[in-house]
Amino acid sequence: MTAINAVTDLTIDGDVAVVTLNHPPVNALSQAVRDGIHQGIAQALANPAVSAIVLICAGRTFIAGADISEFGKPPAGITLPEVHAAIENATKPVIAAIHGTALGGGLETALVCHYRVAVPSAKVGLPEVKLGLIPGAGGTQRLPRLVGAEKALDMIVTGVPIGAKAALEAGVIDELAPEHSLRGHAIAFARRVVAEKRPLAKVRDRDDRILPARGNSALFEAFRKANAKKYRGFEAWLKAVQAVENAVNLPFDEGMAREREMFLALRDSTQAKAQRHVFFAEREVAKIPDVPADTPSIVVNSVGVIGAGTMGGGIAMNFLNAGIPVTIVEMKQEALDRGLGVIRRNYESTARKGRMTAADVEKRMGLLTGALDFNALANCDLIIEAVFETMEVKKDVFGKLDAIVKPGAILASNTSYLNIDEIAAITRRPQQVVGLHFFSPANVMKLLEIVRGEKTSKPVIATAMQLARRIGKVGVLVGVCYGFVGNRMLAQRQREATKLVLEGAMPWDVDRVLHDFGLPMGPFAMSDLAGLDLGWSRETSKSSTLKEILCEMDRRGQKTGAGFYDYDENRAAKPSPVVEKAILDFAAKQGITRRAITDDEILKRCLYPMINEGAKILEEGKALRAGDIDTVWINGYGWPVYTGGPMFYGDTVGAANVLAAMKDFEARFGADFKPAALLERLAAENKRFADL
Ligand code: T1G
Repeated sequence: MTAINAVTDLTIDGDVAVVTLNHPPVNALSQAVRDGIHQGIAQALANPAVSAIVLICAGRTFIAGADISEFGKPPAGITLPEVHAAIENATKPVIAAIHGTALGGGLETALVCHYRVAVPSAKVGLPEVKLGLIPGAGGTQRLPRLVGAEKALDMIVTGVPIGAKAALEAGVIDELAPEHSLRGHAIAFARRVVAEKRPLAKVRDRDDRILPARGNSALFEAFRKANAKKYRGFEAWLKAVQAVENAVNLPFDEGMAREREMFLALRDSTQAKAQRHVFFAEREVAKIPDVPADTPSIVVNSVGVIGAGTMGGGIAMNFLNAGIPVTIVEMKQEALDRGLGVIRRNYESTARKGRMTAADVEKRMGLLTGALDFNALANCDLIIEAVFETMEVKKDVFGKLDAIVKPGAILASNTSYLNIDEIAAITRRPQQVVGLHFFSPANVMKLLEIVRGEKTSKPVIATAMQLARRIGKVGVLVGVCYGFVGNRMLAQRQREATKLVLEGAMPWDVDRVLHDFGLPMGPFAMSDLAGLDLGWSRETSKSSTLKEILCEMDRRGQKTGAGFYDYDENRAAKPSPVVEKAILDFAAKQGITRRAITDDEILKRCLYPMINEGAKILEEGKALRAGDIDTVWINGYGWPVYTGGPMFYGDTVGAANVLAAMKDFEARFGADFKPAALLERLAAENKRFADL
């Protein structure tokens, strides 16, 4: 074995050369990797004893793509297209041996090889759209030549990888190798290729799979139409469709040139920069400066959930899905039965959609135990309360739990706003108390705000962060303050949205502006969905707010067929003349002279105070990084990933521009718009939140 460079070695096994990459964690195509492949192939070709070449990776996976951390830096070393040309034009067969995830540039490298073998657990895909890109090293031109236009469109536009078996059926790989003998099998395959004198087949020369779609522009138009809503606001996917259409209709080299052009334009686009930021931010959140990765954690093999309502049931499902037994406690039998029934029905409806088998449903339900007594939680490793959102109820529950559960148990509150320190203080184990704030629907939304109390211990923090990953959530560590990070910033937007409607806009104007920005729905549509009567009671209602007035009119949201909007039998929302009148009357009663309000003012008054609040959250240390705040909003509220999150968006607008608008609003609308000191500082120093 000879070392080509620090990340590549070359072994000659009989008449087969094996080029092995070893660049943890995912063998990304860094400059050294590109250089190593290039030199390894050259040396193998120059060796007369070698009749075939295997390209394989050490570690957890075949090449998982270009090295994203190199983007935005000046190109250095040999380019990927040059490496690919050397492989594709090799005079000896090159076989890619795939395990783990061959993604992006990794799959593109396998596609320039003459043959591909993979173990059954391997996956292959082109996820570049998830980074705001399209494949930039031939993926859009070669994949259609193996799998056809429709399959290529699906793989490239969704960015979702396929398993090795499906890849074999689709024609991406030539043969499956036994799970634990990939290297040996690939070498034997290479020898067979030589012995059988198989041709040096280049994917680029095949057109049998693309001919059926040639000239069929209707196929691509239909695909664009069918996906326009799903990818609303994203740019890269349309370029990907165009690139596949080029593969079908243009000579290979011309298609490649167009692909490169589009890739380079996208790589420097704001959307791609935003999605790259999110890719790294969502991984950075797991890194807590004073809680190192080797902090001892607590074993969690059983979970108790208090409250079997919407939140409690959803929370329980997360753990059942991860195979962790759950004991769920309610106060009354009928509430418990109802809660257990909802969980079962949720699973059964998933099974009906074919995303789960009936056996899976029974397996999960078999892990669930209902109880009416806290004593049933005595041996749970973690107990999460999802009871009524008042401090006295929470304190009562924690006081009782503290006396019942075992010493090492973690006590967690699902509170959305309340002070974890105050709750912890009534227990004898404040170091075991933490906030686990799930977002509704708890079994769907990926965000989990992990609220660190003053006394929460490091093992408990480490355990919570690991648990988030184990149940498929993105765990973000936040500090104790009203509404933590997400809801604290949301309150800024809700306040402004309500004021805008009194001052001159209508709910549907505000919702349209924020929906066009890329949010899944605007604040008023969201209120109708959640119900306008959260915390409302007819006894105490005194027409003092728009929400009270609507609830008094029994317009309590979608559930009553009317809220801010009127809903038809399919729950399609329509602006309501009744609401319009109620708003005009209410504004008149408040002595407000309404005025025309521009979309630009609506957008800035809703979003900039959120960015400003994010700056305060960073100043107060209630979030570790701006990227953590972006991660909260993307995973908890559907903030459009192609703008990077509220803080990345603030950087895109520019701190000086956000500050100028905030100052203008402060002069016109008062202290709600007082700029955060950090925002002033960034503007003065021409810096970004990302630079912190
Ligand atoms: N470049 C650089 N670092 C990467 C990386 C990449 N492509 N992929 C992962 N990492 C780092 C990641 O930051 C983390 O670092 C560690 O590896 C483990 O990742 C020309 C231009 C491969 C499925 O989009 O989907 O090729 O936090 O925590 O959950 O057309 O990583 O440990 O310091 O996610 O086991 C296309 C992106 C690139 C694949 C593994 N490729 N990566 O998941 O581990 S663009 C991708 C993933 C491209 C070509 C174009 C996942 C994974 P740290 P992880 P995981």
